[in-house]
Amino acid sequence: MVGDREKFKQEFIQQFIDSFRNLFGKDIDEGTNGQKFNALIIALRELIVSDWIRTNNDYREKKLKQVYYFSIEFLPGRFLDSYLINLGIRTPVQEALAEMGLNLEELEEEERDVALGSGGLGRLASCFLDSMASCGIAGHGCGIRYKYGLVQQQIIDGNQVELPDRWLATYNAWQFPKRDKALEVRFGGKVYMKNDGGKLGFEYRDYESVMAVPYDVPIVGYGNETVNTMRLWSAEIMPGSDDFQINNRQEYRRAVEYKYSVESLSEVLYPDDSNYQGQVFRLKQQYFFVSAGIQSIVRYYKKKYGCPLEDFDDYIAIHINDTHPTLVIPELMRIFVDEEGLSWDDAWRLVTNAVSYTNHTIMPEAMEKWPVDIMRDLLPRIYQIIVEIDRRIRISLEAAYPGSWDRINSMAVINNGQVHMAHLAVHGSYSVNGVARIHTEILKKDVLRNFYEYCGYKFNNKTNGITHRRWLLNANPGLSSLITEYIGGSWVAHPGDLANLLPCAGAADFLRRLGEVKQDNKQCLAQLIKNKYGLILDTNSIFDVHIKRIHAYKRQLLNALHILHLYNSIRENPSLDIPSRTFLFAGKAAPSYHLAKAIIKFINALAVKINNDTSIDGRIKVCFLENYSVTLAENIVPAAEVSEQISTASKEASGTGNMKMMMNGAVTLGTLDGANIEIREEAGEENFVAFGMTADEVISLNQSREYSAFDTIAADCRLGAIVEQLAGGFLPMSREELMWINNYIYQGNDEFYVLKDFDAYVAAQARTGELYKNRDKWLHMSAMNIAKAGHFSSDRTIHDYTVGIWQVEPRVFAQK
Ligand code: 26W
Repeated sequence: MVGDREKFKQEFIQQFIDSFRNLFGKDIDEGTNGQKFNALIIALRELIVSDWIRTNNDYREKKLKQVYYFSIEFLPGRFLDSYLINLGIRTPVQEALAEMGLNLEELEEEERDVALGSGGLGRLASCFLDSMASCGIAGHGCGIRYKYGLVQQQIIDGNQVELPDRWLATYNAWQFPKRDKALEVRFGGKVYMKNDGGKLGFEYRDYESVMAVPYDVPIVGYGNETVNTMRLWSAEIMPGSDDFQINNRQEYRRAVEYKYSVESLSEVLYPDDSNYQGQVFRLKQQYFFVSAGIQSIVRYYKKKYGCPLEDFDDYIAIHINDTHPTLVIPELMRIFVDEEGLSWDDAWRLVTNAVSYTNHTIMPEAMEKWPVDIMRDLLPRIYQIIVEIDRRIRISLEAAYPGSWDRINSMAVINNGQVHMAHLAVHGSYSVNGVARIHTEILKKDVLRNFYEYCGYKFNNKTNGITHRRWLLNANPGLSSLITEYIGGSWVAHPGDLANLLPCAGAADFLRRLGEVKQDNKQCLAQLIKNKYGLILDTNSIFDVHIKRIHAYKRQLLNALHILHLYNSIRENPSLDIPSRTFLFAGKAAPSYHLAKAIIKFINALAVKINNDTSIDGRIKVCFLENYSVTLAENIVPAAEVSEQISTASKEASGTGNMKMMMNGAVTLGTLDGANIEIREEAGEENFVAFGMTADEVISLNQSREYSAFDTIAADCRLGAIVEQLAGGFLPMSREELMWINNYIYQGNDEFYVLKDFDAYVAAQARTGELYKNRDKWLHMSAMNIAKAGHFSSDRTIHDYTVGIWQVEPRVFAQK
């Protein structure tokens, strides 16, 4: 064994040196760390590719059912650390590098995050890919290779400033371009019917062609020699269309414009995570990756499986991550009917047995509806198919609800000149799921109530999860080794085994060690913050963490108003007996979301005011960490003690940051919303600080409209003092900057009940402070959260999807 390890190390060193020389044409000691990092990936590719080929052969030979997870976003972050651990070679690689005088951790810092997603939806997709590979499920991602990822955020003078994310400016060696597998995607033009040997055929004219080039990224499973694929499509001009004659300026200009318009398709990720804007360009992006993905699946199925098309749904499951890829439904119909000659009914049976759909939001402003004109002009044949789907669905609806035209219209695919993507997704799939129990119930009772009555058998819940390997094993090595020391390492492959920690939650020695680990992690984060911002944190204070996209419904404003209140209270009564607190925030606002940007400014203004006020003796510190990313989260989450999950009940579909912090021993301070409810159930009510209105209360107050922000302020002198401070002059921000917040409160009548929940939140914060004072009790609560976090591993979620939706068996991997 020792000999094997030595041999591996020596071979790896050789491989690494060779890769470097090949890549850069010079010797390794002349290279930068960035170059060494890339050579390291190239050396690792060798190991990964052999498993990748073997996995693919295995799938093909055994004709395993394969899952394709279509998502317009993936948010994987960094790959290197995760792959070294999954391959089981982190330590020997670290030692091999050390022999060459290199430090693995330093090289790891060279890796740029891949941020082809903006928040929860994209991160969930990446957790699912990890879990599918690690559980031996034949499951692959299908998405877009955006040239620019999620905008980078800089905080200048307390304001968010956006910069482009040029992640491809440095070579990214995880991608394998597969130009030989490129496909054509068509837009616009006209469709003519023709006689195709006695059958109805369709001819496209005057369309614009785009070439979709796949870039494959290997997805390495944990310790099981399984490597799946994330296939990202990039838009290019069709081969040959650039050998234009540069005879005249006009022709040249047209050619350049054409090239730009094609390539711009996969240029940028839309940075809005909840606001549907209906731009043509977004629809173009959606059809681009959907058409390329579906064409490649059908081509693969016919060529490699060689089974009759009629059995397609026995071998292929297609999952759509929210409505953005809903066009898979008409695109599959187009291929089956127009190109493969199936009857409409046979094709519809295959499609509705292959496609399943997850809903991720009930926010009305996020619901996708495309104007008929746009759809018809951009995708004429797809539009015809949608019209036919709508016609047939209306016939079925009429049979079910004769004469109920309002109801039929409200459930149709096309209504009021718009194509309703969620309706198309429900009708065209066999499974519709929400992402936490309460979210699924709201879908059934409220948002999709008519559909639930019509086809209730399709509806099911799959509570989200996170990969515990990235978020505990990799991100928090201190806690991971402590857990393994006490209960062994089985939890890495079987996260439910974290429950074996339950007895430790009552053991003084374990709790002491747990406290030490948390302290170390707080120290590390404090160091990072000191280096970056020059801000010194008190590591004995409570680390209270609020990290996620900035959005009114997530209520960062509620947290900020409480901080202002706490500050006022300490100034009024300096002898107040409460623990010191460090409030940490991070998150990006959509570039056009003024209120969210004003909230960022507000938090930064609070930080300036409070952090510099020596009269409060450093008892409160506020820090907004810029440019939130997966990697930054990996640094913050292990140090969190209080996890802020304070969305207006009913609005957060699930949340996944709540799971990450629970797993790392933070206590949730949260509303009864999304997965918080299940977190509280698992951890135990006494190990969770709950507050605020319930979802039922919010929904009925929304309906009755019997709420006045003004009256709420008038009835609470703490709020009275705060709104006076918000009027201007107290904080280092202008009245104009405060305007968005004041408008939210007065004109908007506090849409998300920030002020209504203020009293309950202040009380919950006070309870949290009291609990924290009893260190043993607090550590016990922390341990209970860790022990019960196994349920929120995405391995569990993926297991639920495979059994309850996709009906696929895990692969029993072939031994070498
Ligand atoms: C059309 C604009 C748009 C873009 C993205 C609308 C909606 C979205 C996403 C569906 C928003 C999103 O990321 N939702 C989040 O999904 C997570 C994973 O299921 C949940 O944990 C979050 O609660 C939910 O907000």
